[in-house]
Amino acid sequence: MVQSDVLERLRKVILEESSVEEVEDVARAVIESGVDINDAIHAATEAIRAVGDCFEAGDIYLPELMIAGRKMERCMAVLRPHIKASDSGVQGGRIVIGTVSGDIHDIGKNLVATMMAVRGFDIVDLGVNVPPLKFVHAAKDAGADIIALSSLMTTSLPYQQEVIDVLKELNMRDRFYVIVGGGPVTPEFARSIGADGWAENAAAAARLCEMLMASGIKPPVAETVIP
Ligand code: B12
Repeated sequence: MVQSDVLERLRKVILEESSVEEVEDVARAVIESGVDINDAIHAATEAIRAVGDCFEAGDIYLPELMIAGRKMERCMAVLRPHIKASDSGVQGGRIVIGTVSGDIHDIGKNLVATMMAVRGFDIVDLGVNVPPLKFVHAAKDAGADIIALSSLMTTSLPYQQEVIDVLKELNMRDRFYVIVGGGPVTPEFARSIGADGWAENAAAAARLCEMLMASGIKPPVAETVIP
């Protein structure tokens, strides 16, 4: 099968009615076809976002959103191990990552963590629904360089701000870079809360961490870095 066909099939099985097993089969076929892994992830991401748009428009309901979410999780479980380290210089550093309080979305966060790991960073993944203080304690205990906050909902966005506030209250803001991302997180929002960096996707997030680590600037940086 030609590569564009296999990507189209991947989009279809995530968007349309299909079983989790079918999605896994197509994801494996994508890998076997030799398609660039980033193109495959991009196609799957476009499809699941389209599902989100249908949900928002009221064209589908929660059970369908949940099935699509499960299919996307399994698709990513097949694709993620094939993400390769790029040939850029490995900077290294330790990153504490998680999805903030009130939010259980982790597909994007897991992709970001994987991309950071293949680029040579040590990752401490705190999972989902992580309270602000837990990020701070974990970063301190792990001797982290960077705290990475994921948020997929407008209602969980304020918790990104809260992590920065807690760091300031504990006089620890100069110990960690704080980077933010996720669907509703814009560069403007990142700037407004004084985050050190924002990135649009997993590859850019890993590049952002490399830029911060190489900058030699102590956190907080004067201007939010956007790769
Ligand atoms: C799949 C999905 C689910 C799945 C999640 C499965 C899982 N394991 O994550 C399930 C079904 C469980 C789910 C549940 C809910 N969901 Co939902 N979900 C989605 C959906 C369709 C896709 C999200 C996704 O996986 N995208 C694909 C990944 C690859 O992209 P991504 O997450 O954006 O991540 C990329 C970038 O953003 C970036 N990034 C991500 N994190 C970070 C972090 C850093 C530091 C950086 C630098 C970059 C970065 O890099 C990633 C990789 O490229 C979105 C729609 C959308 N447009 O996002 C709705 C969406 C997020 N959900 C929504 C809602 C409302 C809900 C529910 C409340 C539904 C309900 N009534 O119960 C619950 C939430 C419960 C809770 N408390 O969290 C709304 C949120 C609206 C809002 N308020 O903002 C959305 C936007 C749908 C919509 N349009 O209405 N959901």
